Amino acid sequence: MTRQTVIAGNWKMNMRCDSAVALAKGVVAAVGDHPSVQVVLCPPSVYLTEVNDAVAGTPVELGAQNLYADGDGAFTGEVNAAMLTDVGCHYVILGHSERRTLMGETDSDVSKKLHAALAGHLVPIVCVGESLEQREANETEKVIERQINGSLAGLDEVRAAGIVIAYEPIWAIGTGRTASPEQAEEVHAFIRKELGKMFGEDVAAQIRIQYGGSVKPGNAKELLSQPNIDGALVGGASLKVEDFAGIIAAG
Ligand code: G2H
Repeated sequence: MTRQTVIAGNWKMNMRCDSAVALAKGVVAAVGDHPSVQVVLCPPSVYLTEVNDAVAGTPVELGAQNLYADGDGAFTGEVNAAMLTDVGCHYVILGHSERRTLMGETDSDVSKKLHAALAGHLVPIVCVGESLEQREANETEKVIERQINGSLAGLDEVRAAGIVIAYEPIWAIGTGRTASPEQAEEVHAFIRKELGKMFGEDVAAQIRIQYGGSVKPGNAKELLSQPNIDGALVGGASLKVEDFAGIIAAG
């Protein structure tokens, strides 16, 4: 089974309009017309339109960092799937550990968002990952199993095949500490096994699983060469064209 590598830049709460557009244009130039990997940029929602203008007509896709699961209505400050597709998004990051820890998002919230994303024709990038405390207590698999089962609740096989999972060990996020390729591969293989139990092995073999957590040009190649690592969700190193281009080149 060949899975197309997907490298996504999660800009988090960084950039201003001018720098966002300049970064997007720089990535477009670095990627060229026929990249061998899928490249996705996920700017803050207020800059989606401008970044969409910068990537329109190129192979670079646009993604959002979150959505609100309901349709239009009285939800002050929120943005839903229809609005994201309206401004050009094809992808949306869901359940990032920063949202789980800082905003209290639960697996059940992520599941609702997942269904809203799919109903809105967005490709969800569903994030899972254990804390350092959980890893040291040998609870990694238990935590991942719970997050996968809860976040993907109610998903059918047909739609499951098109989603993306991002494994992001919390202890490796923005810390400069990366999981070794072997550590990451072990969890990715476990995730694929869990997906196989839920959706069957054929579907599990189609689901792309990204690694995230201090991915840099210097460690990307080894991570991306692991059999169950199908891409990267990149934070800090996606904010500079040369760093992000280096990771894309490793894909
Ligand atoms: C993990 C990652 C992007 P960074 O959060 O989602 O960020 O590459 O800075 O660790």
